[in-house]
Amino acid sequence: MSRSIRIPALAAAAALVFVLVAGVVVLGATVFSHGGYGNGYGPGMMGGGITAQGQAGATTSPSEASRLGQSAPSGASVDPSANKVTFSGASVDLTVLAAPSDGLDETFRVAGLTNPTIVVPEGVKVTLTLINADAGMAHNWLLTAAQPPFAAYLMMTGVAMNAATQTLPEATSSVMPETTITFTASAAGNYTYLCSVPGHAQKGMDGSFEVL
Ligand SMILES: [Cu+2]
Repeated sequence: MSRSIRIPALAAAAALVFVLVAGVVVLGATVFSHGGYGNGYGPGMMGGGITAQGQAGATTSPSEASRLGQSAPSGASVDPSANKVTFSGASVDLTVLAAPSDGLDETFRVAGLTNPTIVVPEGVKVTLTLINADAGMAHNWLLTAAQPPFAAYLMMTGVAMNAATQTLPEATSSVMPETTITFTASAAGNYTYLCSVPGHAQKGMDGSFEVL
């Protein structure tokens, strides 16, 4: 008799453990998703205490993202042969697509170009919108004084001019996450923009950013 009592008791105990574990998993997911994206990996791991800019939760449509990815930004000259986008106006407003599906994996698209050199005047205010066009991967964008090649993990790489987006979650078939940051190109020099998600800059998700 005691055997037939013990088995339901064991099953009940197992069920209780299952419920507790499931509760912890759900709680953990809730805690880690709080505040939007950017958890797990992001610019924060790079410089220590970097506050990624931009608002969580904004999105755009795939068609608008595609249009913006091909458009020449206002006040910029686009030189496909040099793979360069040069701004000369008093302000800079550009859109960057992360890994669009009709491009190469782990690259950025600006003005229809892949990882172009971006040139801006010293002292200019830059407004940059990053759209994650990749249905398979999270991405971010940041500026650093470091130069390629990059290791998979960028622990020692600092962020320049506080220019760093949060890490955007992957796109879906109908919605593409986006975020907008602003920074001042305060110091002339040769910088690199890159995605700090582990392995991405190493695979070529980077480009030159010159402040003249
Ligand atoms: Cu990336």
